[in-house]
Amino acid sequence: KHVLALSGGVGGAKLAAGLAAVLAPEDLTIVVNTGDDFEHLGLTICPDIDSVTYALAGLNDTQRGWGVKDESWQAMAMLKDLGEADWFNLGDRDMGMHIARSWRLRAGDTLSAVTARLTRKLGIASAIVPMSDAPLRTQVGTADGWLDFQRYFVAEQCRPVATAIRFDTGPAGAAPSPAFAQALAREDLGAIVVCPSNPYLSVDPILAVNGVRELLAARKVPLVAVSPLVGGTALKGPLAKLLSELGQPVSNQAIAAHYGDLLDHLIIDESDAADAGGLRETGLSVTVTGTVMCDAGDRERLARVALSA
Ligand code: FO1
Ligand code: CA
Repeated sequence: KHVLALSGGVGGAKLAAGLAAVLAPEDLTIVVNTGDDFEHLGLTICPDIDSVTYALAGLNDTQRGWGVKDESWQAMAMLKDLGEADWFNLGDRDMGMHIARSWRLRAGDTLSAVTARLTRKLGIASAIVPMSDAPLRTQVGTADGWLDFQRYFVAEQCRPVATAIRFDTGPAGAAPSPAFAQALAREDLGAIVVCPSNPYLSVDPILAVNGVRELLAARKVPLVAVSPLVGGTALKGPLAKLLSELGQPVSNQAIAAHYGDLLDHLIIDESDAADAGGLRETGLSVTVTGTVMCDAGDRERLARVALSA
């Protein structure tokens, strides 16, 4: 049975790594959000692809949550001396990744092809695939207009009040990447696992790819989501603030309601066990598990919980 994991952000990358640790490479396709991607200093930056890639390669900086561990910042220092933009921190090894990806994209390779090459070169056997090879850019609506994702998330540190979120694509929208479309069509697809990512900022872009929401709804394959909330709030990132600003309670009820009929099973943290009753009344099956924080040791346990759901 094949597993399709949808991942975005730092939290998603941890469970993606857990799934990769417990599943044979041929039994897993990790589809990654590319709505955070942007062009910066002539480089194409794909943060969520890199978070999953570095996590599976054991290169990720677990303290920062993004980028490469034991990083140096010499190129960044030179860029600063040269008066270049310094709001987005690029470590030296990370810079290597962006250079290796950017020139190949400019040479006409697809993001799928480049990602397959880069992950293979880092010794990763599991399939890490972009949700689409076409641009789909997340933008956050604020009082000062639409902010591109990295401007909102990094430059503004998620301070602006968010009133809406939209996904900017070309006129034809964004088609699923070949490997994403193939995984969705597999006869032996056994489960779809939504990693503990921000539903609005990291999962919705994947669902906004042409035909994906319809395909997921049409499949009779269980869709299991791991809640990104622990103890009624988010561990990292703007989810709690975003939920409030979008008029939603910061609760597993809001997470379940957001996924609606797509969701067959929700995995929640033991600290939110009180939510289970209400959720089950809505017809949702719920697993209450030990922490969904899925730090290094936990992520394989959580992966097994998600697969047993
Ligand atoms: N996040 C920050 O808060 N500050 C940064 O300077 C920063 C740099 C950065 C560089 C490469 C990369 O892959 C990610 C980076 N991030 C940074 C995190 C990034 O904005 C987020 O990981 C995702 O976009 C949100 O999931
Ligand atoms: Ca279903």
